[in-house]
Amino acid sequence: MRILILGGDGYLGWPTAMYFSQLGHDVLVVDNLAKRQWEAEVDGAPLEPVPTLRHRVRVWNDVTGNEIGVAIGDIAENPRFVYRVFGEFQPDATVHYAEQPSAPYSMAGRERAVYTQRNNVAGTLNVLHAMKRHVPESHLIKLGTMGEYGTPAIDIEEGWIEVADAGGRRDRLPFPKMPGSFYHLSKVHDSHNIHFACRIWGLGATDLNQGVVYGIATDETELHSELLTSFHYDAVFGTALNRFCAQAVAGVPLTVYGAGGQKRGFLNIRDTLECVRLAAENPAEQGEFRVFNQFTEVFSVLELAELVRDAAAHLGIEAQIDHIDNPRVEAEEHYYNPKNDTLLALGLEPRLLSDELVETMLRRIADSVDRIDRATILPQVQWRIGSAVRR
Ligand code: NAD
Ligand code: USQ
Repeated sequence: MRILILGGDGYLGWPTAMYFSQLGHDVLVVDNLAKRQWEAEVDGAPLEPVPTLRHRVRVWNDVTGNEIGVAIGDIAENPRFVYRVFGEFQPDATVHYAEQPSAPYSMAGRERAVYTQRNNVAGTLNVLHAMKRHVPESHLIKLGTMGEYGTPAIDIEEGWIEVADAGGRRDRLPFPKMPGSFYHLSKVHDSHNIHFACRIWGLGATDLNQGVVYGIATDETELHSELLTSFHYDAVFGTALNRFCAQAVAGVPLTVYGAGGQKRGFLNIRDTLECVRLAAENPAEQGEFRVFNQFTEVFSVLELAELVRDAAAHLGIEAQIDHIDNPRVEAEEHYYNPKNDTLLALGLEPRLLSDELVETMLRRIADSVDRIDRATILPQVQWRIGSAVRR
C-alpha cells in the first residue's frame, strides 16, 4: 500500500512510518516540525535529543535499504501543500497524527486554545477536502482520543450507542461526548467533521479513539541509536506512565493528581502500531465512519503510580508517591467501563503492562538520568479560573 503518515516527526508518527516501511509498504511522512517549536516554548525537551526528521529518514533508508519519503509543510495553514501531497502521492491509506496533542498546552490561555483548535480542526478539514479531490476511495485512519467521551456513568461503546425515546422509537446515534480540555474538544470537532464527510461525500474513515500511550521503544527504533522517537516526561507533553517512570528514576515523588482514582485506558506504543496496521489492512467501506476504542488495559492513576513504585523497588529505587493538588478539573473517583472489542476481534494481541515492561522502561530511562530536567516536572498549567500560569 501507499501509506501517508501525517505527523511523521512525532512520538507516534515516526515509529509508525518505520513500521509500515519495514512491512514493505511505500511510505511518505509529512510534518511541519511544529512540535519542536512547542517544546522550545514550554522548555520541555525530550529525554534524549532527537535527530532531525530528514536525518532519521536518511539513517532508516541506509540501514534498511527501504525508501521513506519526506514532505515538510503545514497541513492546517497550507491547503495547496496538502492538495499537492495527496495529488502526487495518491495514498491508499492516510494515518493522521498531525495535531497538537497536549491537554495542558491547550489549557494555557486563549492563544494556545485557539491555536490548538485551529491547527487540529483546520488540518483535518484540509485533509478531508484533499481526499475528496484526489483519492476519494482511499482510507483515512484518524487518531482520536478516549478522552472525547469523558467519564460518563454508563458503559462507553465504540463511537455509537443504541438509544430509545420515551415512545419506544430506537436509533443508533453517535455516543455522547464530554471531553475535559480544549485539546480533547478539538478531537470531538474532528470526529463530527469526518463523520459528516463520510455521510456527504462517501469517504471511508476510521476514528481511532486512543487511550494514553506509554513506552520508549519499538522494534524499529532499536535498530539504530539515531532512530529513536521523542520521549517526553515534562508536565506539558509527557503522559502519565512515561512521567511516573522518569520521576522514579530521577528520585522525584510521583505526581498523582488529586486522589488518583481517575481511570483511563492505556496501551503500549508497540500496540499503537499494531492497531493502526489492523485498521489499514481492514479498511472502512466507502461512506462508512467507524470508531474503534484503542486501548488494552484500564488503570487508575494511583494504580499506575503503585506499579511504577513496585517495579522501581526491584531495581533498588525507592520511589515515593505524592498526591498533589489536581491542576485539572476532572472526576477523581468514577465509573469507567469502555469497550474495546473491535480491535481484539481484528486480531490485536495486547501487550500487558507487566512489571517487566515497567522495569525495561525504568532501566532505559536510567541510562539518561542526567538529562532529566526536574524543573519541568511539576504542572504549571491550571484548568481553574484565576490560576492559569503560562511558562
Ligand atoms: P506529537 O506531538 O509527538 O506528534 C504530532 C506531530 O504532528 C508532530 O511532529 C507535529 O510537528 C506534527 N504536526 C502538528 N500539527 C501539524 C500541522 N498543522 N501540519 C503538519 N504537521 C503537524 O504527538 P503524539 O503523541 O505522537 O500524538 C500523535 C497523535 O495521536 C495526535 O493526534 C494525538 O492527539 C494522538 N494521540 C496521542 C496519544 C498519546 O498518548 N501520545 C494518545 C491518544 C491520541
Ligand atoms: N495525571 C496525573 N499525574 C501526572 C500526569 C497526569 O495524575 O503527572 C493524570 C491526569 O490528571 C489524567 C490522567 O493522568 O487524569 C491522564 O493524563 P495524561 O497527561 O497522561 O493524558 P491526557 O492529558 O489525557 O492526554 C494524553 C495525550 C493525548 C491523548 C490522551 C488519551 O497527551 O494526546 O489524546 O492521552 S486519553 O486520555 O485517553 O484521552
